[in-house]
Amino acid sequence: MRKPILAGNWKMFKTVSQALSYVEHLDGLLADIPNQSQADVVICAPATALYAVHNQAQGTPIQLGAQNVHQAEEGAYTGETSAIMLKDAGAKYVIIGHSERRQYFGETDESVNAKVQQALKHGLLPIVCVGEDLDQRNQGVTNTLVESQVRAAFNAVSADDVARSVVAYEPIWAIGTGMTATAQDANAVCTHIRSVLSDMYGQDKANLVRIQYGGSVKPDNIAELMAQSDIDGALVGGASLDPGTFASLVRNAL
Ligand code: G2H
Repeated sequence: MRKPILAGNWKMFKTVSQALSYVEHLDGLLADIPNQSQADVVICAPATALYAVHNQAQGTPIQLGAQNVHQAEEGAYTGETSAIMLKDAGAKYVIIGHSERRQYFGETDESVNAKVQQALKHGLLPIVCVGEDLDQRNQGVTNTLVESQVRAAFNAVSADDVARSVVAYEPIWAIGTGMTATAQDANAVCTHIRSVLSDMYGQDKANLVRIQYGGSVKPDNIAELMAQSDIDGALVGGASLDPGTFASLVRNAL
C-alpha cells in the first residue's frame, strides 16, 4: 500500500511570519483529524521561509518541501539554491519541473533530469511534475507527452531512487483555472505513468512510486480523486494557502 501524500505548493506566497503562523494553525487543525497520520502532509514553502518552517514544524506531522533546486553542487549561480542548502535548511522533498518553471524559467526535460539526480544524491525526495497543455490534450498526445517527460526525468536514475520519488501529474490547463480533469481522466494518465515506470523499472518498483494529481484540487474534489486506483495524493496550490482549507482537504482525502 502506498501512503497518501498531500503536498501544499505555496508558490511565491507568504513571508516568514505568515508561514510561521500558518504552521502553528495547521498543526492544531491536523490534531483534530484522527487518522491524519495515515497520510504524509507536506508544505512546499518558498526558500526564504524553509528554515523557519522547519524549526516551527519540529514535533508536528508537517513535513517540509522546497519548490525548486539547482542542478549543480555549488558554484557561481547567482540567485540559485543547491540541494545541499535545501537539505541543510530542513527540506525533505523538492518539487522539480513544475510547469511554471518549465514555462517561465526555461526548464527542460534535460534540466529536470539533472535536478532529479542532484536532489536524490543529497537525500531530497523529488516531486517530479509532468503534464500536458490544452493544445496537446486536444491533439490527443497527452499519454505520449507525459511518457516522454517521465522517461526523461528519470533517465539514469536507479530503480530504488525512483521508488522513493513522487510524480505529480498536473495538466497545465487545470492549474489555477478552476478546471479539473475528471477523476477518471486524471487516473487514466496516472495509470499510464505507472505503466511507463513499470516498463522502465519493473512492476514491483512502479507500484511503490506515489503519483499525485495536481491542478485546482480542493476540499470538495479530493475524495473522488483519492478514490482512484493510481492517484496517491495531490499537489495543491491555491487551496493550500489557507490552513483551514488545507486541513479540510487532508480530512476529506482520508
Ligand atoms: C498546480 C497546483 C499546485 P493549483 O500548479 O502545484 O496549483 O492547485 O492552484 O491549481
